[in-house]
Amino acid sequence: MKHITINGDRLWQSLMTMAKIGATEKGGCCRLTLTDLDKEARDLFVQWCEEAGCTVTVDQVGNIFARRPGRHNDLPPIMTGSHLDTQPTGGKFDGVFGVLAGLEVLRTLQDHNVETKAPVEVSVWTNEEGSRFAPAMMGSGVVAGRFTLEEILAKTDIDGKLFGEELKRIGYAGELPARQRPIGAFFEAHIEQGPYLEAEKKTIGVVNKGQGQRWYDVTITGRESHAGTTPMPLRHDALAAAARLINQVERIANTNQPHACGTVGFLQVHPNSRNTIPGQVTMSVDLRHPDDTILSKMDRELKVFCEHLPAEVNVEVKLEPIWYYAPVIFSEQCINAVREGARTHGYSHMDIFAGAGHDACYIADFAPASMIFIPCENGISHNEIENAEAADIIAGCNVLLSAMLERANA
Ligand code: HGY
Ligand code: MN
Ligand code: MN
Repeated sequence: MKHITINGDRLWQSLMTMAKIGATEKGGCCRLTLTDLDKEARDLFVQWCEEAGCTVTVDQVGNIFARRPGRHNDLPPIMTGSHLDTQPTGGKFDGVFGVLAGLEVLRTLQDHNVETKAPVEVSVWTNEEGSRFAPAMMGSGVVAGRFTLEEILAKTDIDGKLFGEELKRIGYAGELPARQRPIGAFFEAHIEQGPYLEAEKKTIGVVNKGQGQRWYDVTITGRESHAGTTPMPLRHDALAAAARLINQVERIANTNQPHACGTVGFLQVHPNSRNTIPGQVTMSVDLRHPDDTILSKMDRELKVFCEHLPAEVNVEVKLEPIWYYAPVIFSEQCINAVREGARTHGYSHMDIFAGAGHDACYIADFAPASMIFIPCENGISHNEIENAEAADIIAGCNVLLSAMLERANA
């Protein structure tokens, strides 16, 4: 079949229209999961999919599936998709590119009256970001069986709002059982969110692996007291202890190079008053590495440090592991379909591993999966200035179309 290509203007327009939902002053998007803005984005996606002739279903954890029938609808679908929720300082492309590239594939198949052998589906996965409700990748995690539906529905955000209540409130507590089902192949198109494709001047990242992650909640308890009358040796300063822990997280990452990452992104101080010694700090720790043995070593180094910290700073430290998944190896068959797609269109490409978590990492538990990366400007993401070139957006979507057609007609 002549290589059909997607309609780049239409895809770009859809991205810019979607970007208006939760648009921020600095040109990014703040569309936290299960908020009214998330609902608005979901409703728009569903409307677009129905206009493209798809039937749409929603599962018990709010994942959305838009289905385009093929010749043999008893075959497992060839699926693509990503997420519509963003970080608080999110951009226009993280997650959304993968969702709307999938929609563009559907629209292109319609335009050309292409009938695939297997059905094709585009999916939106709930709470990929894990910002408002931790951990991340909840929608795909429940379907994969990494989390139970009950534990996820019971999660609360910083204001004590329940995940399950918020899901109902926005009208996306669906009927479809949120559990594994046969998927012929899953492809997720995504911006790289790192600097390597741009540095190597490559258009397409053929993603062969997703690095592993470990997330922790830490509570450090000292004792509030007066900033002016409490001698230094008598203090129980929770924030001074947290500062040491933050330095240690950085040290653990820097001493496990290459590739190790260590981040403290969330921190709350109580009572947060300039002339009271902080009595309590709650904070997050995020450790990552593409090699599980090293990720375990980093975990041990963190635990040992937290065991010794109380003696040094006279506080209590509670380190609570809340999430872990090992590095994910993607499917050769899907990796080859992506590489073939890049070659067919003559796009420069290179193998790369995913530094961020993605829903494809959990779908890979039960279906052949891989990802397609495109560069983003200066590798910046989770930032309102996140940017991608239209030419790369089009290239990524053309490769997605080719890879899906290859699998859908295999
Ligand atoms: O944290 C991550 O890797 C993803 O952006 N949720
Ligand atoms: Mn993402
Ligand atoms: Mn993200």
